[in-house]
Amino acid sequence: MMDWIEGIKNRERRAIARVITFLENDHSDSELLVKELERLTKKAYVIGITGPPGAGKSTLIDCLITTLRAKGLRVGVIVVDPTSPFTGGAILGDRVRMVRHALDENVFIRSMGSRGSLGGLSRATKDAVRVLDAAGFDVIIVETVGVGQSELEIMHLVDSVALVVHPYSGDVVQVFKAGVMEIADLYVVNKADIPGAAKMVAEIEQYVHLTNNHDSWSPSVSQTIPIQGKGIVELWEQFQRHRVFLEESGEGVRRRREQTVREVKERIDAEFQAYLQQYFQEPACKQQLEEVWHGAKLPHQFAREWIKSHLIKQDREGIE
Ligand SMILES: Nc1nc2c(ncn2[C@@H]2O[C@H](COP(=O)(O)OP(=O)(O)OP(=O)(O)O)[C@@H](O)[C@H]2O)c(=O)[nH]1
Ligand SMILES: [Mg+2]
Repeated sequence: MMDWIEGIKNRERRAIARVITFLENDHSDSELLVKELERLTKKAYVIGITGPPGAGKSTLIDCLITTLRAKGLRVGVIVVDPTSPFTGGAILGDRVRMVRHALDENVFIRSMGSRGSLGGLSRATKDAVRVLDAAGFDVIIVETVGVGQSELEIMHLVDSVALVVHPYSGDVVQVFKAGVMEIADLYVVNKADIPGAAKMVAEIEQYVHLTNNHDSWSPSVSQTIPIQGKGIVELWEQFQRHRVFLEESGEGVRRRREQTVREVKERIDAEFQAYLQQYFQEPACKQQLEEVWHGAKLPHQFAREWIKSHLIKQDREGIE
């Protein structure tokens, strides 16, 4: 395991890939590894790119990588697709989009699928960010597809969030009501070569104007055409502006603290579920459940008593 840490320090791609996979599988001794990683981390700027399928996120990221590499920055990319059961090498489409960077030692692209568990995906993505941060990547880009709850979760793992839409996205304010519009720090109207882009920009600007109630940060609405390489440098400037804002306002620290709390809650939740699963296999539990089945006890009462005897009692014993 210490070999892996050495590999990460030396920025070896194989070690990076291995450690991400190891943590993804959530081994019991992953804690040790994370502890070592934590000693090396916390310098990267982590950005999230989210938006509807086919908005051109991967094409945009491909261009962004070129811009960042020209500045000498090392770039890690994590492509999260909650609908895909596949994980490991990049999902085919993304591999094609970003293929020109595949041989660049200073670029690392990884995809993460759900493997059937959404909660696990956010945890695994957090760990992948940790690994890339420890391996000295300056900028880590997290791409998530879709507009639902799971990518909102993932977007809580990053410093700055960009919502990418394209001119066919419909009435954005309607479509993205479910918390996505609110979470964005930057808005990007992608594929601005398509008619309708200007209308989309105006719509989002109006939304920003109506909803922006804090004076300190005003979200930008950028236009980009990745297939022509246009607007990418300007978009990166907006990210930089947001990064400065995060630092100067204290918002960056506030977000990272909140992320820590979230991770603790997720961990408790996971441990609790595992404990519960095991408990329900026990004969004693099955017998008690019979009482509920026969109506001698309500599920409510069972649950309350269960909590009392398993959590509260143990806690008291611990304190006294
Ligand atoms: N007209 C136009 N098309 C573009 C532009 N950028 C990307 N596209 C096309 O949009 C399609 C989708 O691009 P992707 O980058 O795969 O989009 P995505 O948002 O990553 O897609 P998912 O990961 O599947 O959600 C591709 O066919 C691209 O060629 C652009 O600037 N203009
Ligand atoms: Mg993509």
